[in-house]
Amino acid sequence: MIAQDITEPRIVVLASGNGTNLQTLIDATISQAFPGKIVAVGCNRPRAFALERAAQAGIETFTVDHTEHDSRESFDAALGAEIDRHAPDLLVLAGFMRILTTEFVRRYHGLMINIHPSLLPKYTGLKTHQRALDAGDKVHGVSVHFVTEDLDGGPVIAQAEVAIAPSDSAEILAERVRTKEHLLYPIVVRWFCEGRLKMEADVVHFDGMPLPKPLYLAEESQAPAD
Ligand code: NHR
Ligand code: GAR
Repeated sequence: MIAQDITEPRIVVLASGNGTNLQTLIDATISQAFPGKIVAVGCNRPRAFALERAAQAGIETFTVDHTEHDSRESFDAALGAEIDRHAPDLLVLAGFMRILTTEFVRRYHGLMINIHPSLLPKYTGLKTHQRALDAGDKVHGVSVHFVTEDLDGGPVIAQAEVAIAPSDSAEILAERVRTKEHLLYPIVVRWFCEGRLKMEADVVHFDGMPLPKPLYLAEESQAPAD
């Protein structure tokens, strides 16, 4: 019998809040056909609903409460120790709300991705939906990028757009963006697990070739009525 490679990429997800992105990743990876496995979910907030979602799915969880650390270095060291117990091949930030130190980012160089609710390089940081509205933008969206020391500035892997309606509130817009997040993130995580996606010299490579620009999830076209 030919020996089969049964090693599946091990995924650790970090979240801070509700965890709807985590849920879509759980739903995707639970399938036998998915080429990776979420081995643990880590949180910086002990009451985050993301922890319940993980527990419900039988996934190990850990909490490193940032309020119990007096420096970012100390918090990141504790977080890194928990993560390393699970020997991840991929670290996925899914609504994780703590800025990570340079040391932490270097430790997982090329192994950490984030989903950010804007069309990067526009609107790094927080309150992206309100800022897009305030600027009078017509389009907004979501980006998945490799995490580097540069906050929300790492190379972008993939993006999806949404239209902004004049009547939109930040909440409505966030909801519309989140629908795209839920489509996009499992796809990108799958590519990574399949070994198709790499960061080399801070450039995204897809299937061995440097990506000239982010992959782009097109808006479903409205089929014209007959
Ligand atoms: N860390 C590094 N080094 N690089 C990135 O690209 C990172 C990162 C950590 C998190 C996610 C990011 C986002 O998608 C992310 C990317 C939190 C803040 C923030 O200001 C900013 C960006 C992101 C996440 N956090 C506050 C802080 O003081 C706390 C805010 C809160 O708790 O609500 O850490 O947007
Ligand atoms: C998502 O919209 C994600 O893009 C955003 O927070 C939300 C988390 O939702 N991330 C950030 O703003 C990171 N600073 P979720 O917990 O339901 O996945």
